Amino acid sequence: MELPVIAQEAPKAGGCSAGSCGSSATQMNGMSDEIRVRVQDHPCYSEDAHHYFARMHVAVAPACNIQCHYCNRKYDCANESRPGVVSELLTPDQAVKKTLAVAATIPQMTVLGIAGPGDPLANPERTFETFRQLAAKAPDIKLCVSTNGLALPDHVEELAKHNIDHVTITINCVDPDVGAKIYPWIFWKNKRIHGREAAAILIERQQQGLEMLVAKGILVKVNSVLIPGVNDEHLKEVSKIVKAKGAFLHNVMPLIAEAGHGTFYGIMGQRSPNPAELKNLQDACEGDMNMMRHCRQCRADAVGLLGEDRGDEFTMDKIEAMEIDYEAAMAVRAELRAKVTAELDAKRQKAKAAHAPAAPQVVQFMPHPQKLALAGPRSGIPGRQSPARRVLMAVAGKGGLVAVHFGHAKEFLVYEASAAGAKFVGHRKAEQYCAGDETCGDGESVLDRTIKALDGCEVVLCSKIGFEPWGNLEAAGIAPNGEHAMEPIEEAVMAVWHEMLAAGKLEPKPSTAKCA
Ligand code: CLF
Ligand code: SF4
Repeated sequence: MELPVIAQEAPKAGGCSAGSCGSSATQMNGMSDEIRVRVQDHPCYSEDAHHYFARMHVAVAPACNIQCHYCNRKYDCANESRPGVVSELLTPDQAVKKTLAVAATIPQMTVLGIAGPGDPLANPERTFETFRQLAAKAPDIKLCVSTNGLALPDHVEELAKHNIDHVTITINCVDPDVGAKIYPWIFWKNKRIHGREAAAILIERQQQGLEMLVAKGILVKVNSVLIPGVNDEHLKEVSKIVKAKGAFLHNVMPLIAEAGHGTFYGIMGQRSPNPAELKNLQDACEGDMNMMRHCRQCRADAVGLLGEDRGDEFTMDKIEAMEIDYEAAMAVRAELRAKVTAELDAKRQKAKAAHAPAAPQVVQFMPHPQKLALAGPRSGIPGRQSPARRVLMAVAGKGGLVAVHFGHAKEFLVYEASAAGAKFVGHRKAEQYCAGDETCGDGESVLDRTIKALDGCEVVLCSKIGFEPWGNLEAAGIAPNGEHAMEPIEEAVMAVWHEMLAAGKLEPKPSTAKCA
């Protein structure tokens, strides 16, 4: 699985064992056209793309060649999204059939990843047979793989041969003493090796694999699982090193550890990081490289947009009953891809214009230019003093718009608004508060949990919100806002920030955002 980041995208804290990347419109402006074309329809490598394009994983790789303290591949809960977890193990033939069925049904599915439930490269025959068939039968689908890296140097040539352009390596450490606390053993050259020696071999192979992939021009994302007290400070060094070696993106994901999952860390009571700790570390690493902040730590059989899982629609028994005309589907897919790519291009050009030296930065996502006037002397316009502080806002969004009813949100996207613009910084999971539009029934404890999940956010934007949650949010110091329904998220966030600025609510104050 995407080792805790990648291999099984399972306790690897994520399909990609952990998960990691995303370049926004602004970041993409700094890329060459060649790289931009390679990432603009990959939902993990481009933050913008993840609102429009979907990925799927096929669980063809059951075995693993190492053990991570955050992984237990036996655990399977259909409601749980985390790496390593699958409902149905597939043969390569079944995986190909499933991929064609999903691609024909969900035209925005652009990427097929193999991320577990074990390590794809510890199962090379099954993994490469799947890639071989798909490269021939579905040439419009990007192929992606996530690995713990132990076997990677042995397979770089074959990855390149199959035109696999995106590889994730889960790298949790570059120091064997740290690694010994994460990996109890590895299976290497027909022997089980334990402790520091095992970690040293794994680290050496990961670094070698990274260098080989970069030398081949393959885009490498590094996933790291943030384990408080074990590798938290150390991940800053990991980030510097992998960037220096040419990794494209770093995805720091939170450890998922619960006793019920049966993992070593879960049973031992190792805690997971809170949102503030995760954001602080991502911010600290960001100076060194592009950070992915929209990872959803997918299951190794996830299907759909990041954050949603449509796996239940594509079980093998349902697929067997489907009629698939892939030729016709390809035409629809090409049309959709062209349309979305044009939209993203326009968005990128807009961001570029907003960042041109002569243009005021605050205009970047501002829908209403007249609000600049309202903003007054602290508007953040270059040349003026701007003490206005940053504000975290949670958004119930879909497809890049403020489009979800507060009570129906399963997750909130968190943006940091400042004079520099709206920056996506993460997401918070939530439970649906309302069963329907009319009755919220026994929703109180769910509401309490949602409000707790929004810790540190000062505003929540949604398409609609009921009277009761409105009052509870206000009592918790979070301002509900339903006035920007169906507006593009960044524009809505900046409009609210400017309203706060004009109302004198953005004076600097010590230690503002609780979630960093
Ligand atoms: Fe899958 Fe990973 Fe490829 Fe994406 S996931 S193999 S790069 S197609 Fe993406 Fe999922 Fe995070 Fe992985 S959101 S866990 S980073
Ligand atoms: Fe992935 Fe193997 Fe680690 Fe599990 S033990 S997270 S399958 S690398």
